[in-house]
Amino acid sequence: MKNFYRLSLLCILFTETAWSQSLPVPAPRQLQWQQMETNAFLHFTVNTFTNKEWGEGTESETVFNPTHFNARQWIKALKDAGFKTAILTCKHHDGFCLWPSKYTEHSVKNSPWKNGKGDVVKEVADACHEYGLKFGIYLSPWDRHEKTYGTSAYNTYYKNQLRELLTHYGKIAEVWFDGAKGANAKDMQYDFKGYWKLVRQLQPGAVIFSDAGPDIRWVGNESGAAGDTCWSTIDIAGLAPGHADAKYLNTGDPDGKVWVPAETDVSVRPGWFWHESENDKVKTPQQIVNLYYQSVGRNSLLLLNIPPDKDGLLYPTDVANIIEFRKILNETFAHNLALHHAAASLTDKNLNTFISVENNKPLIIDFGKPAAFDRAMLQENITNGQRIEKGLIEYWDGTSWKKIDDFVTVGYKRLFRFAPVTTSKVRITILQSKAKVQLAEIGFYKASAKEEK
Ligand code: FUL
Repeated sequence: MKNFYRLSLLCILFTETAWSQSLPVPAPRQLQWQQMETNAFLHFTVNTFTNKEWGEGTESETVFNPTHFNARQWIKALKDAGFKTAILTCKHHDGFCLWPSKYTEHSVKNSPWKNGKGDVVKEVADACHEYGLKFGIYLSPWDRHEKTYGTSAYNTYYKNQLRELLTHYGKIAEVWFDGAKGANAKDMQYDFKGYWKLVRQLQPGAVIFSDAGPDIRWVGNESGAAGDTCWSTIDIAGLAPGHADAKYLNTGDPDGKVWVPAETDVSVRPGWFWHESENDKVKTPQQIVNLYYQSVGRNSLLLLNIPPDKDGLLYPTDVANIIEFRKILNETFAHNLALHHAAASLTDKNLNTFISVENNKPLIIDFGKPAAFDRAMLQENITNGQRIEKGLIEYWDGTSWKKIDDFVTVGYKRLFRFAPVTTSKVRITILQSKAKVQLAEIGFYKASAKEEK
């Protein structure tokens, strides 16, 4: 009999391990990336001076002349606003290179800026290192200037440039492969497998973004919203950009076999590049806070674009609004009402300390006295995969449990916004999961009065 119990226990242990081991899990670089939460995009090129969104590739190098250029001003502002990585458009679709590439004349080396001796990539990378931000690169595959574009020689050209960027500027945190290509662009088979191999060889710690991975996928829109249900898994990693379905990118696939979380890229202005006419159309701090809830709060990462202006500086309105955004966010999440009223591992801000939660066994948090709040947060220990498939948050109204919200996915982070509730008790119930849930963090908060009403 004793042996029978032992055997059953072994079987249970084995089943639990085998079950959870088949779940996709993040690579260390993906896990690190997700915890950055808010990264910044910097769109800057000839377009900044020609007032365009997509350059033609025919622009003269002489138009690029940011007379007050100061990368330290950009990165300091991003640091003050709490961004963790800055990704620079080293080359956008127009083909103009912000560094003096050996492989083309279409670059800063033929611009009046610093008498052709300047290197924007270097100055931004150096400023990132100085202020403790990570640095990422964007190198547009679609190139409207380069003559070899449309032939296999272009793949060599592209890889040569990628190698320059991956070897001359220190550690690279993220490499962004944009899937955009104009309708009239020449036919071209990009050697994505070769590009990605180069990144793995030269910067093994860097995450690779393209429409469907291999490491990070596009969220499927440019309006700044991840799916309300958002899985970090998809079916196949590394599909060629443009071949992935937008809806599927937005929500992920619960049965997906590979871990490829969604990145939410959106601009603080209507366009990706700075335009004088949009100086009064910068998103307000409250609107940026909303973007945070719709991205980070839905198991994604917010990649917010703040484009430098013609002078070579981040524009004052943009700077003020991103700094105020962070202040509001900090105010909202300053005081977690669950602190000291739940297991310490649930409020220690450490993703790796967690409690295991059985399905249908509610976790009750007793605040000891009535507390008022209108925001909640859940986090899973995603190191071991995304497991929650359905759950519920309720509050005690003195007589019965009342629903605050229900949810399908949690993943890295799930934020809930709801009308204020005053109660002494809440409960969280997991109704369905892929494996035993590892709940890492919970939080209940009263939103800053400065958030949008
Ligand atoms: C798009 C590009 O066409 C835009 O100009 C911008 O760079 C955005 C991030 O990606 O595909």
